[in-house]
Amino acid sequence: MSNLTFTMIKPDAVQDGHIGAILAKINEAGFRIKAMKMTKLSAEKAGQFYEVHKERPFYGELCAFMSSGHIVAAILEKENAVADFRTLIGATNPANAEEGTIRKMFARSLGENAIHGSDSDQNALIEGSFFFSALEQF
Ligand code: DAT
Ligand code: MG
Repeated sequence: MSNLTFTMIKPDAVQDGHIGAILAKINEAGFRIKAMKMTKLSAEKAGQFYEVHKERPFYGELCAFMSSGHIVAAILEKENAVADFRTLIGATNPANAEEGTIRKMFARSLGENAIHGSDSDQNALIEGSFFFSALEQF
C-alpha cells in the first residue's frame, strides 16, 4: 500500500485566508509535506483533472470554480494517507461533515468545499504527478 495522498486547498479557502490554518491542521494530523506549490488552473487543466466527473451535472460548475482563483497543491505522506486524509477533511458536503474537520471549519458550500483529497492510492499517484515532476517531490 502507498503512503501518499494528494491535496489541493481550493480557491474558496485561499480567498478566505485559510491556507495557514489548513496547513496547520494537516501538520498536526501527522502528514509530511513531500511537495507543495501555489498555482492556478486554467479551465482546460481543471477539466482534465476532474475528467472522471465529466458526465456529472456539476462538472461545468466544478471546473469554473476550480479555475477561478489560486490553489495550493501538495503531495502528503503518512501511514494510511488516503483514508486518514479523507477523515481529516470530512464529508464532501460541509453540512454533513464532522465537527473539527477541514471542510466543516473552512468550506463555503458543497460546490466550494475548501479542499480536495484523493480517493485511492492509484489516484493519489496520478493526481500528484499531474502537478509535480519527480524532481519536485522530496
Ligand atoms: P470529494 O471531493 O469529496 O471526493 P467528489 O469526488 O464526489 O467529492 O466530487 C468532486 C467535487 O465536485 C467535490 O469536492 C465538490 C463537487 N461536487 C460534488 N458533488 C456535487 C454536487 N452535487 N453539486 C455541486 N458540486 C459537487
Ligand atoms: Mg473525489
